[in-house]
Amino acid sequence: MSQQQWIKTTCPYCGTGCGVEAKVASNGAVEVRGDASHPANRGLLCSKGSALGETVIKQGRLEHAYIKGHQESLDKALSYVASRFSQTIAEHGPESVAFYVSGQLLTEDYYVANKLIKGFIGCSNIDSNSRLCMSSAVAGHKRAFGEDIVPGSYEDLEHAQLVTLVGSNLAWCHPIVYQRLKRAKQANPNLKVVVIDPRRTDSCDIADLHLPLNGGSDVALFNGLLAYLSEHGKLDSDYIAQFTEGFEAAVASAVEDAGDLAALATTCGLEPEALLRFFQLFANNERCVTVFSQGVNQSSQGVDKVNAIINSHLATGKLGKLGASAFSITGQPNAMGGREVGALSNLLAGHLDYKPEHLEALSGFWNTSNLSQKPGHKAVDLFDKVAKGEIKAIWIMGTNPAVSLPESAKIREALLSCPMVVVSDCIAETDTTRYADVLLPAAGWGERDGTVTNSERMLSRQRAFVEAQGDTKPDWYLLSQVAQKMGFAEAFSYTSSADIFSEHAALSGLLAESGERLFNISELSGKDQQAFDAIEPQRWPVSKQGSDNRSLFSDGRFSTTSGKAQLIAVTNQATKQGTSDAFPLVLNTGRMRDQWHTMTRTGLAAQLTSHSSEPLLEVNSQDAANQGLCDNSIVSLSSNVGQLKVRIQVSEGQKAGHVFMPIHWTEQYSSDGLVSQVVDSSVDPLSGQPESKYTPVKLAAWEYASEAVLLTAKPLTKAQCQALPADYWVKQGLADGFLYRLADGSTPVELAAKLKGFLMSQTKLQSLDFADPIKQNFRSALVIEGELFSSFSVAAKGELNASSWLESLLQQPMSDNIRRGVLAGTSPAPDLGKIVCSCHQVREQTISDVISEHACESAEQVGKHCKAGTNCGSCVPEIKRMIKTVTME
Ligand SMILES: Nc1nc2c(c(=O)[nH]1)N[C@H]1C(S)=C(S)[C@@H](COP(=O)(O)OP(=O)(O)OC[C@H]3O[C@@H](n4cnc5c(=O)[nH]c(N)nc54)[C@H](O)[C@@H]3O)O[C@H]1N2
Ligand SMILES: Nc1nc2c(c(=O)[nH]1)N[C@H]1C(S)=C(S)[C@@H](COP(=O)(O)OP(=O)(O)OC[C@H]3O[C@@H](n4cnc5c(=O)[nH]c(N)nc54)[C@H](O)[C@@H]3O)O[C@H]1N2
Ligand code: SF4
Ligand SMILES: [Mo]
Repeated sequence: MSQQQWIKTTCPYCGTGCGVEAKVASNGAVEVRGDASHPANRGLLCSKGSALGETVIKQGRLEHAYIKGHQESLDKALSYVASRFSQTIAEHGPESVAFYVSGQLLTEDYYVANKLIKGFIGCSNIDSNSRLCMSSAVAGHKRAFGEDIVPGSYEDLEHAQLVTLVGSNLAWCHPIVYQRLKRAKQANPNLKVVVIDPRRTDSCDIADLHLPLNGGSDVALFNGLLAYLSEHGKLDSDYIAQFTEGFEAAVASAVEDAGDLAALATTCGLEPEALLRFFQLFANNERCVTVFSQGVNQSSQGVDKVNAIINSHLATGKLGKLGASAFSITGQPNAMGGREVGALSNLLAGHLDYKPEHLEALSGFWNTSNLSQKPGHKAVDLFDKVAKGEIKAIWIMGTNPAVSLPESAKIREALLSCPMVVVSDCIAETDTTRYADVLLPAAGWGERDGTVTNSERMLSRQRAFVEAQGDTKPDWYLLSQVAQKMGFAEAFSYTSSADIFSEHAALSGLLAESGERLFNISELSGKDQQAFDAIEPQRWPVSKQGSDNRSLFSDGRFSTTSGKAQLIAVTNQATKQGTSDAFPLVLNTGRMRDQWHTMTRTGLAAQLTSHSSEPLLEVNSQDAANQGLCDNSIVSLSSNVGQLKVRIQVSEGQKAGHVFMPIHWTEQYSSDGLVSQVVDSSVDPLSGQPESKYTPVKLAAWEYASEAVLLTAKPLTKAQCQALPADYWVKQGLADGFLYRLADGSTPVELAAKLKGFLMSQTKLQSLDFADPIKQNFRSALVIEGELFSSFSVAAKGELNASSWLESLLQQPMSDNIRRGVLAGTSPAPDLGKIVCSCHQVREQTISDVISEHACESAEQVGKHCKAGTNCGSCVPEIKRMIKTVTME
């Protein structure tokens, strides 16, 4: 493989699906840049995409196979997996095994996993983390359109007059799509943007209207919209008559459900005028795009929320036209590909369904007599079956369920009790790999090759540009080997991802003559490796004329039996768990700008760890005051299922009665930051998607007495972290070391002694100490062979000085100057605060200085002076907030 050429591939993070060019430079570093020829991003990358090079490293990789903790050859481990799965099936039947897969697998991996379990093992116990992510959208699309279709595209944003973001923090979660929307608004000042989200997120930066609704009240809001449209003669009667069914029932239900404007405003927790303004904007603009994401899907009414949104588009004919669409934006890079290959327990491959003619056709195509005839268990139920001992062998690939599934303690117990847990991952130590009987080393980004499909149905190639490390192999290879060893050699004789893609593409054309399904990429089948390598990004369906760039459904024909779209009558239901005196606040959970899920990769890039270095619970000032909690203190948070400790950040963007906690921190990175310990596992009855955005909780002050920062050159091991003598800790990766933030119930002098004892017991160190018993301030630098091994600084609660200057110490030899600084607790260099602009590594203080020095009034002016905000633009809303604050001071 040539190491010096730029290779075109795609970003492994969000569903935007940005094209990336990557290469290994002569010094061995991986360089990345945006692919200017890729239609999804036209050369731009966000902070996470820009830092990809930093994550392609050896540190922490799972390079070899392990059976019960012992390193083994890959072949031996694969044989062991095959024999244990075969044995379990022979003794307990096919329903006793399961696969739990991920929207981060490539389409080819996904295809093989689905084919093996459904087609040959003969059960449908395969579910994906997409259950936690897109399954409500899938079910909503199937109810409305007869097929899981996202009709829209990014281009719609440029043609729209109104873009509404519902439960989507596009600015942080799909930054390049957000930048495209922002540019569209700059080019067309008449384009209005509305954000419907209980929080005021950075996406509100470009919003003309923000509706901070009560969590869970979207069905009521969109029923209110439909009722308003009907009452004010704003419907498209021709479209309704020609292309839809179910209108009467849907409107009747909406009118009854919504009640009058005042009642609706109360239900939604909004001002009536604000609601009305949104209704008028939707009614009076022809080209409306409604982008929705997890605020909609992750709900016990997720499917109804999706249909309530789609209803208002169908009733006004605002669908299937350029600039008019209901647009479910996908989260993971290949969530869409997983839906295409049918790797959820209730789907079949190639958008086929569990109906006799489809099952027969698929059995014929796969040449199997063992095709599973009925849907399997959805993720939450599937892990319940593991807990009950009904599922006795599970293979988890490309996902970290010990962190991402709700009620983590239950999931961990299930994994612990399961006789056979196989985990394939590219990272050695995750919260889930801990429970593996067999660990299989998966190829990671940069080493793998195949296809992904983004939010707008655009299929792109991911291409390898580095050699595989150790024994790592792509998941399709691991699966095919196990399948062969289980006796299915003929059906799994794949030698490349090109072979698999070709079969998948051919399958999509099955029964095409019936015209039932729009997903069809069969024109792409039969490509040899060279032709596969040359596949350009393109949107499906793909016909003989090439990629189909129309908005789907532009002809008004849908994939339902009647060919008509279905409006669905929905009514607002209470959330599964309601707030009460015992649990008065709503816990909402979601994402931060620079981290990806369980941090197994983004946690490695120092460039990304500074923007949010500790999990913070955002609390409205009123709620904090009511409970006597101050900003920056640590609280105990509990729900009906668990309890944790978290530092609070008082935030005006937070709606009163609602608190928000990020999902990223795990046991690898914190003592207490794992939010799924407290998230309830109620699900939507139709999609099975967990209600991750609404758990009733209570807060109480945690009375700790001391705080510390501990700096180490090497990361503490899992065992060392467990032995850390502090009740609360959070780890942050730095460029040349690690920073631990600690808090403890003991006094500063006690904590300082405990910490020193702990560190000295690890290795032979020379210790330099400073103590100020009056101020309760204690510092030590622990030195090994003249280099700083670790240092800590302990103070009483709330008295610890900012620590970001400490980060720089690890990059330098232990000079006298630095030693003095550590001991005096003063910085040898100015403390510049946290990194605001990740792309250009610009810190808070630099930006504040630039604002005051140059009297900057706009983010552009700040950018001119210090480059902050000039690459991906994700930090622009934060810079604008800083301009406001600095100017006020
Ligand atoms: N930086 C970053 N980007 C990511 C990811 C990541 O981990 N990090 N993950 C990717 C993945 S897999 C996904 S699924 C997407 C998710 O992308 P988003 O869905 O945009 O992200 P979330 O932060 O989960 O939630 C979105 C918003 O829903 C709001 N919300 C909560 N409850 C309600 C409600 O009842 N109604 C409404 N209308 N809104 C509500 C929350 O306040 C939150 O701001 O992001 C993708 N992109
Ligand atoms: N409370 C709460 N919970 C949530 C959410 C929420 O908003 N709130 N969001 C949900 C959503 S939308 C999602 S998508 C999930 C995400 O949750 P997860 O899927 O559990 O999170 P990731 O960290 O993305 O896990 C991916 C794993 O795959 C590994 N990996 C990366 N590349 C490969 C590969 O090529 N092959 C293999 N075999 N492994 C690989 C990574 O190291 C990592 O361990 O979380 C869900 N959970
Ligand atoms: S927006 Fe960022 S994370 Fe998403 S695909 Fe593009 S570069 Fe990757
Ligand atoms: Mo997701």
